Amino acid sequence: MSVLLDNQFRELPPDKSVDTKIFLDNVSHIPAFFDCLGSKVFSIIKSDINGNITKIRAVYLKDPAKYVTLQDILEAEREAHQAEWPKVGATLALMWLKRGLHFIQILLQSLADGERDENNPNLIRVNITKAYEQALKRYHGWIVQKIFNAALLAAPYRSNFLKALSKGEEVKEEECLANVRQFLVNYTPTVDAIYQMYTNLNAELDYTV
Ligand code: 0SG
Repeated sequence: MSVLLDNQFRELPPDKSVDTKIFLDNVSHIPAFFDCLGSKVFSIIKSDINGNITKIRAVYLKDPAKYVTLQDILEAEREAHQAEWPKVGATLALMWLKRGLHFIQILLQSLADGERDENNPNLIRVNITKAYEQALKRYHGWIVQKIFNAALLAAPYRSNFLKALSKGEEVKEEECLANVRQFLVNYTPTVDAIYQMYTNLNAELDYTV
């Protein structure tokens, strides 16, 4: 089975609200995936994403009945923190987490669409660079961009990445890409819904780190 299909996101309800518990269960599987990628540079990213998830979960666990959806959390923090909001609490953690999720979405979509460097067909640098430029680069100053450059050099070969997605099993490329496409069916609308929520609540910030 595939890592992705084991952790398939749920179809969103008609109002596009994202259930906090289900979302946290889904994203909690992402950090472990970095252990399959080989290089220590990925531990920086793993720990950043882990930190985001821990922060959102801590808020949720304070009152699960109050924070049923992610929007419940943002609205409660807006009320509680006033001028400090949105650069605070789970609102800030989810703002960054969604950028990482968007990166993963673009990377997987690019692989599923068959985009590749014809001169180096077993590299995924073109796919990673596309995802980085669209999802993250504008939020990064030059030091973090250097971390990205190091991650790019340490990126796994396409065949190894697809194998890692297939939990180490030798799976035909087409089968693995079919799993990626299936995963994206609910994943993409979930990421889109979180972005839309940030736009609707005027919670998006565009400073660089
Ligand atoms: C095949 C694999 C290829 C991987 C290529 C990876 C490319 C991405 C490389 C980027 C390297 C990022 C390293 C970390 C950068 C962090 O500084 C930033 C900003 O972090 C936020 O800063 C924190 O996340 C916030 O934490 S919070 O929970 O407490 O709120 C907060 O600290 C904030 C600062 O807030 S402030 O002080 O200003 O108020 N993080 C990112 O840019 C997110 C990076 C996500 C990368 C996702 C890559 C996924 C790869 C998946 C492969 C399948």
